[in-house]
Amino acid sequence: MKNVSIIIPAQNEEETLGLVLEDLNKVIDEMPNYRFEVICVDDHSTDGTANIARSYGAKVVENLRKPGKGTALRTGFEASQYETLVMLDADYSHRAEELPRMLNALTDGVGLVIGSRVVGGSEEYTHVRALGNVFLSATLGVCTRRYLSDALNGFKVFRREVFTGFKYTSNAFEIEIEIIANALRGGFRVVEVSSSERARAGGEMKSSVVKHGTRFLLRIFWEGLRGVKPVNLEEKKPSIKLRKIPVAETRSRK
Ligand SMILES: Nc1nc2c(ncn2[C@@H]2O[C@H](COP(=O)(O)OP(=O)(O)OP(=O)(O)O)[C@@H](O)[C@H]2O)c(=O)[nH]1
Ligand SMILES: [Mg+2]
Repeated sequence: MKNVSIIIPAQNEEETLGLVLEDLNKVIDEMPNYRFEVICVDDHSTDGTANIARSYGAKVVENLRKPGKGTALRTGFEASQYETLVMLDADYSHRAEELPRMLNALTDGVGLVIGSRVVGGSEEYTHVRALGNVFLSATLGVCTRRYLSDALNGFKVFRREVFTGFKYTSNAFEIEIEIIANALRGGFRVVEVSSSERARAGGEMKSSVVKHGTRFLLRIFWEGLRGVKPVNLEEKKPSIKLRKIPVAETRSRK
């Protein structure tokens, strides 16, 4: 039995989170060889996000850090218990039915699987976002020698030690870059599989091209400066102490 923790960062996503969890529960029911926990990290939402998550059987964890996709995901990773971590968005842009293929790609030696919208297409791509993604992914390639087509997609599957083996500092969307850099430092391969992105199905988009584009670029330069030469995780003491995070309600599936 493979154990998988699915972490969904959500801020005021009551319009779409139910769609995400409905699809996810259907896909989970068709994967008998896996045990799943679904964790929704509610971040100071002022709408019904947390109640909707609970109504679909997800664990709800409060982000006690300052608001941000990065802090929310870190809080979710810390609250999770299984050896494989999955992150996907709460705006119904990611397709739950792609999860089996993403998990199958996490083979020996692979530490991180990224869903590529460049390969799979996106209904949400404006020219600016597409260009920005290609430019940032290429810059990451120059800085880390690992060329990816879509480094920024929030649909990722990775091994727990890619998180527990390192101290994370990202607060916002740039955590996408930090995860890739640490997977490489963990001596793992990073692979991409085709992933087709739907347009956000409701609610407000939280990312801004200029603000988060700049944060992505700075994080890429910082990780490039630090270098991504593999470190031996065995020797490395886990840099984070998993702290008991208050879980509002728990019911793991299966
Ligand atoms: N908890 C939490 N979640 C956030 C925050 N900002 C964004 N998110 C979540 O992160 C996901 C992606 O945010 P979006 O607003 O869809 O960003 P986007 O521009 O579509 O970016 P991508 O989907 O990553 O291309 C959604 O599920 C958001 O709810 C935050 O500050 N806190
Ligand atoms: Mg989105």
